[in-house]
Amino acid sequence: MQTTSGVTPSDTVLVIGACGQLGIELTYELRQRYGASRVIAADVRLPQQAELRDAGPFELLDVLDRPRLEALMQQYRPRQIYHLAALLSATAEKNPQLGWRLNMDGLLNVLDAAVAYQVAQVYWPSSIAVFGPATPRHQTPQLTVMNPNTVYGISKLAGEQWCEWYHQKYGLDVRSLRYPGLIGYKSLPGGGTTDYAVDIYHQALANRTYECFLKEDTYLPMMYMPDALKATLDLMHAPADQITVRSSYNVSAMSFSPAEIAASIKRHIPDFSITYKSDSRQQIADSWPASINDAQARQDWQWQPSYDLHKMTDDMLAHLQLAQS
Ligand code: AKB
Repeated sequence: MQTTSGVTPSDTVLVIGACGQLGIELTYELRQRYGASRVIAADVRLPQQAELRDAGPFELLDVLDRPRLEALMQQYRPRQIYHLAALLSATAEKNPQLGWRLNMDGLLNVLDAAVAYQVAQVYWPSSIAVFGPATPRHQTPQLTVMNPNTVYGISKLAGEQWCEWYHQKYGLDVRSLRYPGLIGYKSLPGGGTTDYAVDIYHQALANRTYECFLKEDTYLPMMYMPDALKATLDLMHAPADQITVRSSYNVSAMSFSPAEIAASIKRHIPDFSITYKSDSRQQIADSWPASINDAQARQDWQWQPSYDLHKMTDDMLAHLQLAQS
C-alpha cells in the first residue's frame, strides 16, 4: 500500500534534530501516525524526555558527521527524512561560524545522502528570517526582496535555493515551510528571537511577571504548534504535482506584539505584569516581517490555520497548569 506521502507501512522515517522544539513534537506525531518503531529519532544529544528515547528507536547523530549519517542511512534505509537540526537566530549571531556550518553543511549532507540512498521525500524547515530590512514588512509576499542580515537568515535563504537546486537537478522531492515563531507547551525553544512568546507563558504562571527582550509594539508572525505540525504534514502528504514552490512556502497563522500577548494572558491571570528591556534580539526582530502572505500555500495544498492568539493562550495555559498540578 502506497500513501500520498509515498510512505508504505514497512518504510522508516528519520527525524534529525529530534530533541529540538519542533523535533520532539513532530517525532511524537509521526510515531502516532506511522507506528513508533518506524520513526527513528536522531539528535546530537540524548533526549531529556525518556519517552522519546524509549518509545521508539533513538540514535545519536551529529549531522556534520557524514560517515555516521551514511551508517544510519545504510542501517535504516529511511524513505523520508525530516532534517530539523539548526542553530536559531540569536544563537547563530553569537557563533556565526558554527551557525553557518551546521545550517548549511548539515543540509547539504542530508540532501546528498537523500540522493545517494534514493530517499522518497525530504522535509527541511526554513524561516521568516529569510526576509530582511528591505522586504515589505506587512503581508510579506512569497516572492519578494530578500536581504537577510542575520547568519541564520542567510543560511536559510541559501538552503532554500539549494533545496530548489536538488529538486531541479536530481528530482529530489524536498519540501519546506518558512516557519514564523513557533509556540508550544511540550518543549522549550532555544536561541530564537521569537522565543519570548513561549517563555512568557511559563513566567506568567510561575512568577506573575515577565521581562520582555523585545519592545512592546514589536509585531512578529507566530504559529501555535498544532498548526505547525498540521502545516508540515499537510505539505508532506500533498500530491507532488500540487507543489509549485520548491524553495520554501510562506505560512502564516497570527501576528501579535508583546503587549498583545500580555493582554491575552491577563484574561486568565489578572495580576500578570510585563516590563520591557530590549536587547540585541530587537534588531533581529526589526529586520523581519510583521505579517506574512501565505496565499500560495492556501492555494496549492489548502493550508488553513486553526489557532488565533486567544485560542492559543487558552490552550497553552490550560496545558501548562495541568502539568504543574
Ligand atoms: C527564531 O526566532 O530564530 C526562530 C525563527 C523565526 O525561525 N523561531
